[in-house]
Amino acid sequence: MGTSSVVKEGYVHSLAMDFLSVAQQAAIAAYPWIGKGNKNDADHAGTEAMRNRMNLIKMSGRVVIGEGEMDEAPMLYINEELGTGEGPLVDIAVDPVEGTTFLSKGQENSITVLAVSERGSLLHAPDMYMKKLAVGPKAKGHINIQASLTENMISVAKALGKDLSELTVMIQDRPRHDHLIKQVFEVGARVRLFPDGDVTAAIATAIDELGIDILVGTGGAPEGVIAATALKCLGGDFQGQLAPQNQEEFNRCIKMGIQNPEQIFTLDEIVKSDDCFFAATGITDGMLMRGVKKKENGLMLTHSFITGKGVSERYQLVEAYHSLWK
Ligand code: VTB
Ligand code: MG
Ligand code: MG
Repeated sequence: MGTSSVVKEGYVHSLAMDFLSVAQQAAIAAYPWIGKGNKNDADHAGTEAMRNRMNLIKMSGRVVIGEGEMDEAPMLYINEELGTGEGPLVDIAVDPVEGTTFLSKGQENSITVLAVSERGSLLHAPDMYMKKLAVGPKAKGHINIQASLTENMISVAKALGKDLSELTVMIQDRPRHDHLIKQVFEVGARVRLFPDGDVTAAIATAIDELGIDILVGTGGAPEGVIAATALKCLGGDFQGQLAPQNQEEFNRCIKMGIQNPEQIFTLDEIVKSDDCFFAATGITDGMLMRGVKKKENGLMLTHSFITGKGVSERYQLVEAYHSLWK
């Protein structure tokens, strides 16, 4: 109150260092499982570390995107309360290991991610597919998920002042995206196909040096909410539409309070508050940051990416050395 600082006095990003530490601890816990062919233990280790660290934070947190419903997930289940119970009321979306399969195979871009926002402000997305379209700050307001990818590419290229031949579109390499890849080739733009991890791919659109202009395609809805929070903090744009694959999934949307499962969600409908925060720590090396490294004297080196709305910096890359207590 009463400050003239350029940094807004939001609640959520005042806990930034705590949430950064949560992501770091989860990544360190998952590290021993890199390339060991065992994705369940990797996920369990990341989840447990994340929950333990979350519970030390002075907040009344509630999981809105987690590891599943209470009866299928022992930890970080939807509606689980986290934190000491004092402090701000927040919604928390987590993916302790985004990319358990590629982590277990020793492949790139496995990260630990979390998004936090004021209580009641994050979309409770069911665990199913979501159609996604994401861009960085310069193309904000120039996307429309209901239009074709071709129309979106033309609009984004114009907003960026780029020729279509210089536009790069990131798409997960799946047969379900063949029609999208075809449209990119037809207008003479570039694809950058990726095997897995569309949270990273969505964020990449907001980082100039990476040269990615658009992320498009169908991936996990929980990952969509997490990526949307990051893009809100980064000043980018995101639209999503749930893609239930059968009647049972369609009914699940309605049960979760989404009256029209075909609804188009704009960024401000997915993340309704401006007081939000996102943190990611690399587990394996990736596009946004490097993975966890074991150093001499038992030190562990981590690389993280944090961004928060109301923080004067757009984002920070944090390199940290940790001593292990056990
Ligand atoms: C999506 C995407 C994730 O897995 O959930 C994807 O959002 C699953 O796609 O980032 P498939 O069903 O085609 O494998 C990730 O890529 C990794 O968790
Ligand atoms: Mg996961
Ligand atoms: Mg995931």
